[in-house]
Amino acid sequence: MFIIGELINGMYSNIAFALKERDKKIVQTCALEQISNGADALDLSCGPASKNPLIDLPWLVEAVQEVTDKPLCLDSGKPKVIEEGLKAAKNKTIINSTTADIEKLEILIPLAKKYQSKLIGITIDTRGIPQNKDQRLELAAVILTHAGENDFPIQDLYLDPIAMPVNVAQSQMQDILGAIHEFKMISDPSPKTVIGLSNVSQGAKLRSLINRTFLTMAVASGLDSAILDPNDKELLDTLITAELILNKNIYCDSYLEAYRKK
Ligand code: THG
Repeated sequence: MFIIGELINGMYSNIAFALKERDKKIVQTCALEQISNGADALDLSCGPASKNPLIDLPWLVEAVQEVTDKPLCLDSGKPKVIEEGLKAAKNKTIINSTTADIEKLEILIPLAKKYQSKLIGITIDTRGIPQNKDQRLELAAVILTHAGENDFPIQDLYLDPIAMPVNVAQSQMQDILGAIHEFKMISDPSPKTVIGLSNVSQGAKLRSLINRTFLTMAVASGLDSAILDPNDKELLDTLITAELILNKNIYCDSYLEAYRKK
C-alpha cells in the first residue's frame, strides 16, 4: 500500500495557523512525524480557508521539501494552484486531482506530462458525485480514455471512486469497494486506485474503527493507495495485518515491527 499522509491540510487548525503565520516548523514537524509513522508521500492542501492558494501551496511545497524528498501530492481543485505547486516542487509529485470533466482533463493531463507527475483522477463530473458503481465505472472510462489518447502512462494514473461518509451514503459503501475492484479490470495495463480514507468516517463516532474496517475491506478489493492519517497506530497495524493475510508480507512473530520499519 502506498500511504499518502493527509495531515498537511489547511482544514486542520495547526496547518491553518502555520499558513497564516508562515511558520514552516509546524508544517515540517507534521511532515516528519507522518513519514516516521509510515507515509510514503504527503498530501498538501491549503484547505478551504486559504485566501491565496496560489501562494500558499508553493509555500507548503517549499517548507516540506526542506526536510524530505518524499513525493508530494498537490491537493487542489484549481489547475492554476496545482501548476504553482508543480513549479515549486523538486520532489516527485502527484496531481490531486482531475475530475472526469473534459475541460479539466485537457489542462491537467498535459500538465502532468510536462512535469512528469503522477495524476489522481476522481470519478466525479459537473453532474456531481456518482450514486452507484456503474456511474463510477463510466467516469473512470472517460478519464482512462482521455489519458490513453493523450499518451499519459496508465500506470501513473490513480483512479479515485470517491469514498463517501458512511453516515450519509451507507448504501454506497459496497459500490465504492466494487469500483476499486473493477477499476483494475477496465484497462490493460491497469490504472492504480486511491481513496481519501477519512472521508468514510466524517461526522461519525468511532472514526478510527470505521476507518480501519473500511481500509481492510478496500485492501481486500485491491486498493493500491490511500490518503490517510499515518499517525493512527491501530490503523497502520490493521493495514500491515491485512496485507499479511493477503500474503503480501511474509509472516514472522514480529511482523508489525518488521513492516513498520520498511
Ligand atoms: N480523494 C482525493 N483527495 C482528497 C480526498 C479524497 N483530499 C482531501 C480528502 N479527501 C482526504 N483528506 C482528508 C483530510 C482530513 C479529513 C478527511 C479527509 C478529516 N478531517 C477532520 C474532519 O473533517 O472531521 C478535521 C478535523 C479537524 O478539523 O481537526 O476527516 O477523497 N483524491
